Amino acid sequence: MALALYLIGTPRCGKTAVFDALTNTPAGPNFMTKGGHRYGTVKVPDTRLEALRDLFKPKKFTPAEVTFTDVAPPGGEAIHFGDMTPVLGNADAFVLVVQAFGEFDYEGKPLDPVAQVESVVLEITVSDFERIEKRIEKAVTDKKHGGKISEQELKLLERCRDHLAADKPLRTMALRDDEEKILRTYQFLSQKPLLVVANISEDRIRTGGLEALDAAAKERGLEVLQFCATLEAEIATLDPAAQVEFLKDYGLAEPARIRLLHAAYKALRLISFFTVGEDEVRAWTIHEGTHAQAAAGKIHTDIERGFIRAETVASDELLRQGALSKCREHGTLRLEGKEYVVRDGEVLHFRFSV
Ligand SMILES: Nc1nc2c(ncn2[C@@H]2O[C@H](COP(=O)(O)OP(=O)(O)O)[C@@H](O)[C@H]2O)c(=O)[nH]1
Ligand SMILES: [Mg+2]
Repeated sequence: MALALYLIGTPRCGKTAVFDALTNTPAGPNFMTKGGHRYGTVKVPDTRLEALRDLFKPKKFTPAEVTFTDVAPPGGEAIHFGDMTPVLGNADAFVLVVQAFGEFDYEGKPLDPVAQVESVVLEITVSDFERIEKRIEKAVTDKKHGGKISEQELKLLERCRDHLAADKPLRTMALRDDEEKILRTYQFLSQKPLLVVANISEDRIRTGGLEALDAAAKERGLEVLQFCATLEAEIATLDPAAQVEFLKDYGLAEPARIRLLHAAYKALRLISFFTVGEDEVRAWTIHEGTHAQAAAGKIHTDIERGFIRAETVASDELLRQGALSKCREHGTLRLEGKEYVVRDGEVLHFRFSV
């Protein structure tokens, strides 16, 4: 399943411009429309995976995928988070686009990127608070009539309400794994990771000037990525070789699109493992700390159920040795059990019986 990132922000901050830049390809725009919302799926570039492809020359090459969504708020430009919870609840994380180009915002007020972040974060928090209040009220009424919400769940919701009442998003709340699991079923928007993307004008690429935004975001535990939508949209239509030249002129090492994808993985605490062979070289996305048996379940539930052992080697080592057999000879291809914690960039092969 592709990771789902939803673009949010104040009206005319450049969400659609960022979406276009992210989903454009040399062959043209690449998205589909459903319910008025635009969905664009992009492949996650990974130099390790590409090197493995060049080594194995497989029939099929399958990088990880991310789907970006540019939502169409009903009846206007402003996203009302309360009304849009059913749509936004499907996001794995949000990309909060901040207008950092031009001098004035959509209301004609002097541009204030920090205020934009504060207002969106607050709107999300308030919408969760209102939902949770209603939920608690209903749970209490139901309970009087024999409803079945557990005492634990009710206590948890009350703790969440108090946290939100202090204007703090749920993602900053300390939760045990079981609590986190319960909460996730509610799809509260403030529990989702948030990545701030400052949509800057081309002159800002060199001049900077977003220190206040960086500081304000850091205070909230958020990361800011600078992204020039107009420039990135242009870059995206070039073939890879021309992209490198173009970026060099601007003193940039890689398209911001790639940095954004990597920052999203980091914010979501996701890592990749790879499967290799003549048939397919493929990336799989898992959470940090996932055990080998659960990682196997990403590929197929049968492999998870019949898990025996995982053979594993770091992709760097495999690339250095040039073949799995060489890694085996050197003892760097190891056998691990089901509780082995998979590390980023490992090549895995599962032994299982069904
Ligand atoms: N100068 C400049 N204009 C931009 C930039 N990004 C977006 N815009 C313009 O700002 C307006 C609103 O952008 P849009 O992407 O539609 O915002 P949305 O409402 O958040 O989807 C449009 O007229 C865009 O052309 C940018 O980086 N620089
Ligand atoms: Mg738009």
